[in-house]
Amino acid sequence: MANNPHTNPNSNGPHDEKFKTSENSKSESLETYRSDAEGHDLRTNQGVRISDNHNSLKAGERGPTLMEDFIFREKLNHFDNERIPERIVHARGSAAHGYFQPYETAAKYSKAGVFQDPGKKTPVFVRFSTVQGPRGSNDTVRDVRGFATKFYTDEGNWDLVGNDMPVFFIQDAIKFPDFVHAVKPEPHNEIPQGQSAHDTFWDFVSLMPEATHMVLWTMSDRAFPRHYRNMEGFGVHTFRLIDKQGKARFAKFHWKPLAGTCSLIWDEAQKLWGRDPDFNRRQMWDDIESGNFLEYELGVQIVEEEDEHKFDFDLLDPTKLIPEELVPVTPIGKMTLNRNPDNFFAETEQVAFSPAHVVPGIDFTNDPLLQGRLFSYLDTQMLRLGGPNFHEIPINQPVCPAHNNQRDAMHRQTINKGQASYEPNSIDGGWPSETPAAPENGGFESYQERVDARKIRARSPSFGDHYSQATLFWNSQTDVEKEHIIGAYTFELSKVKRPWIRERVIKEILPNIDLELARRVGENHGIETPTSKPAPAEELGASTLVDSPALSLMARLPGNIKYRKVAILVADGVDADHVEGTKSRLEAEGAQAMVIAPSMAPVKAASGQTVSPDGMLNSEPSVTMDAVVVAGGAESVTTLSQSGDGVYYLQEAYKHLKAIAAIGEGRGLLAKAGVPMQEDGIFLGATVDDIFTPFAEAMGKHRVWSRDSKANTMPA
Ligand code: HDD
Repeated sequence: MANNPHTNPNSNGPHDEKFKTSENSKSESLETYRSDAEGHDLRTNQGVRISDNHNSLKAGERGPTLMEDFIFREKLNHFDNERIPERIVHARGSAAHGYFQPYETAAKYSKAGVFQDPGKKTPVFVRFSTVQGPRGSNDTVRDVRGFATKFYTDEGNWDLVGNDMPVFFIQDAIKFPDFVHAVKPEPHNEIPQGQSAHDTFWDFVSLMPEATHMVLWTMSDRAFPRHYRNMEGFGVHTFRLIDKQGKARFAKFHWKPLAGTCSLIWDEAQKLWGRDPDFNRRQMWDDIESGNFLEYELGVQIVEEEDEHKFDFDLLDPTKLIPEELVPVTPIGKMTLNRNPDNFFAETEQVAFSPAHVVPGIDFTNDPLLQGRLFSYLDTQMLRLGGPNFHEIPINQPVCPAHNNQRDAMHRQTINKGQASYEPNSIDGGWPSETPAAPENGGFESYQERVDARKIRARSPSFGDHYSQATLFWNSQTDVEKEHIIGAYTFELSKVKRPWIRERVIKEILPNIDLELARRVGENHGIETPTSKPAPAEELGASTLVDSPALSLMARLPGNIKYRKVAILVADGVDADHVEGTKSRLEAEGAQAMVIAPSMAPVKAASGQTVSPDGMLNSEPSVTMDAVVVAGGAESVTTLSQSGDGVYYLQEAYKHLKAIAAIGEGRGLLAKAGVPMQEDGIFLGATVDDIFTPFAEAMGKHRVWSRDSKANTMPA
């Protein structure tokens, strides 16, 4: 086109340089908007100094407030409008800044700039979330966790909007409103908050067999991660990666946490709702503040186009995963989250993710759930962020320039110069101009997939298998994990009031996953289950694998005690050497030691030294810790044994399968609490050295799994 300056030989106007950003580019771009009131006078939004911020303007000291009081009106008016609609799903979230860095070039898979250079750090902003609950709900509810990453690349923003589970509840986006209406608090009474344990959820999922696989994941301990740093992440859909030659490959994205995968235990998760509803967000915040950054490896499963149909499931079906045993996950880089936001609303609340935000080298597939998402995210921001200029909100701006002919609308910030807001134009030199198609130019060119089909409203028969991967997941769990899943179905269904819904789940859905799972849950509900799988063969499907060990949380346990939080229980008369010794050994291996006492008053050790508590028995309870050490000192142990909170601390830690160590007289508290002394995961010794190594080893396995069958004997 003659007046495209890119192609017009007579044009010598400026072209976009190829952008070179750094790890700090996003933070630098936000700097323009940061506001620090230090040293400033209090003023109105119009800049007028305020001399009295305590009294409104009145007709007489006891008289009515005057309309004229513009200072009062402005303040109230702004306050009255502070809230925006919360996200329809994923309303409760918490976010952090960081960067992504490739291990080596992944150019052989994708031309995306973000993957090319191992020396290059791309800024990211990651928001973790629960799905069902409102903004003020609890962190540790049984739910899916969102794991949304915005990469601020040189070529524009790429959003990987994933979850901590690799599959989804439905296959077609047209069912999303139904699913969300069913899982959300019920419409008549807005109960329950943050929970799936209610009639409408179980009614819907038991009528939609395609939901079975994902529901099974949510009934596993994955549904309440110990820490965001211990959570896997998945892009869920099959995407396309495009290389420089224009060759496409199918790809699934994975985040693997470098700190290993760990979850809470259901009883612990529930107790945390009251003890610390902000458990996950607080830990991420505190860890980042103290320099204990969160790290994840980005991996891809690559499938060549010619292998599209070689699996026993359809790659376009979002209720299916690709077992890692069939296609290994290739690590391509590492993400580090190392900076907390300055302002929750401006950043975490106003960030707008969308799976449609892709860059050259990353493309979509025809997964019908993904296709629907490509519309929905942009659409929802119109209401939530008040119109089509939400991309101008600082957290959403790319770090490269963004010029086009879109104009005006609510809250427009950009002051577009020039007269021509159309293309082509000859008035403003033809700018901004299209980038001529060719991979080296960097314009986005959609992958030219051939589509030759009838327009049809139908589900592909290749999406008809609803159970085989649920069975695969079940088979891949350890015995302890299976027990927890049985417990989860039993618990959830106990909250379902309508007997026919409970029966449908137990008799018509669960047996198709596994007859024993159905029998055990049925037994707990007094419902007899079938002896053979009731679903037709095409719905049962058939997996080529019997199990996939990578699907168990146990496959990636931490193996060390880094970031583990350990309580050292003390009271007056404690042996200070036990406290100091334990603390220094824990900290040397990257764990966090917390001295926990009956009150916050300094503790007088037997030696006369003073020990400062980090928290109290009832303010930093055992549910917030990974392990417990009872320090010796006869007087200290007597005081703790006479405290209900002290005894309960150990009982609860035992119930939640935590490693427990007692030094010297510390064993007295175990005796009082009824904690068995001769058991795996209980460590007794005269000195710190006696207990430390096996205690740390047990912590590296996250829990004392062998205790699981006895946990319920403890009345905590
Ligand atoms: Fe979604 C938010 C993840 C299916 C429609 N979704 C949202 C967020 C995450 C996901 C992590 C929160 C982003 C943030 O922190 O702001 N959603 C997923 C995944 C899905 C999925 C992994 C399946 C693979 N979502 C899905 C479908 C639809 C939506 C099928 C609609 C057709 N999702 C939305 C939404 C939200 C959203 C309504 C609410 C707030 C927002 O987008 O910005 O548009």
